[in-house]
Amino acid sequence: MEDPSRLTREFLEELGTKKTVGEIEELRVKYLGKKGTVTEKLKSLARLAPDERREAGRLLNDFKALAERELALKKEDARRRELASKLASEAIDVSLPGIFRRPGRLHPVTLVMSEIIRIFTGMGFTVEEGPEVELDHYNFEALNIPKEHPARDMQDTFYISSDIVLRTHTSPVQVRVLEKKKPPLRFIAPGKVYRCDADVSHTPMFHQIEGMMVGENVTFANLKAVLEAFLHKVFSPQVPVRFRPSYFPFTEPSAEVDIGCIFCGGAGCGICKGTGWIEILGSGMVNPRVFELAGLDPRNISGFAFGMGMERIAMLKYGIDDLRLFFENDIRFLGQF
Ligand code: 2NM
Repeated sequence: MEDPSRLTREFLEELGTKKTVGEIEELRVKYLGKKGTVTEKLKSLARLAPDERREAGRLLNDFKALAERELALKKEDARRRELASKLASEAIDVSLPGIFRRPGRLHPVTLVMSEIIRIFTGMGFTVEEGPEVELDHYNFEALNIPKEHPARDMQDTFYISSDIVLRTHTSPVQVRVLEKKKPPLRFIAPGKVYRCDADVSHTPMFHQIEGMMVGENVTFANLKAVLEAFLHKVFSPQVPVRFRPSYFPFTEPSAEVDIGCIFCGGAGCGICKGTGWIEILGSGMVNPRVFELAGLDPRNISGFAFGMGMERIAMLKYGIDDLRLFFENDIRFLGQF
């Protein structure tokens, strides 16, 4: 049996050169592993005389205890150093200023649309939707708009084919609902509509909300009450509201609804063209012919309907003087709402 203090010296010398947890572990395996130095030496003890064997065994066990202790201490030390350097290299400077990302805003038309939907749902109306690519039947025929009507003109309507159009209003949604659901009904139909028209005050796509209330005893008084309440909520509870006789093929009688000019207070200005009134909506009692075409008997029910353009209302509410601003997506404009 060689000098055990030499074994200790050699081991400690070698341990001194090891730096990483991995290297230290390799050294542990080399000395204390299943096929390591200590195991080999323990096996060779068999060749010794009994009292030599006892002494050598004791010395080897002392070495083993020392090696385990030294390895564990050094390994723990290396582990701490490695963790500290990993933490240092992955450190984040939380005092650095962040990257500013400008938050998005809702489009003014979206804002007005949401507000109007909120007002009507608050009065018990539901929201209905329908296709933007629509049958001629629902867009015109079922609304009592005859073949020779100017609204059907090639100049106003985008035709997909002879019987399919881009809807020119959201009224076809109303007809679809009348066919599908049983009165009493109260609903609005918001959405995009299309007209073949483009100049300073017309865009080929714009947004409308139309609404309808149908039941056994719905009268013009109900129309007045609902629309007046609505206008007092969108504009101001003080604004004057005026109903003016008009004509639409799908309503009879029909009325256009004005509010007192919110810019001049009714005195007359450029915006109300000196009249003191601003037109906001079209409305009327649903034409019995429309009920018939939807398969309902106009002797049992009546109803009112109305429609308005969102861009126009957004312009009045926010004092926007150019329709085209809604469609240019200029951040300097959109950021103001
Ligand atoms: C308006 C004006 C007046 C309207 C009529 C109907 C229906 F389906 F009952 F025939 N829907 N929408 C209507 C009535 C729309 O927009 C200016």
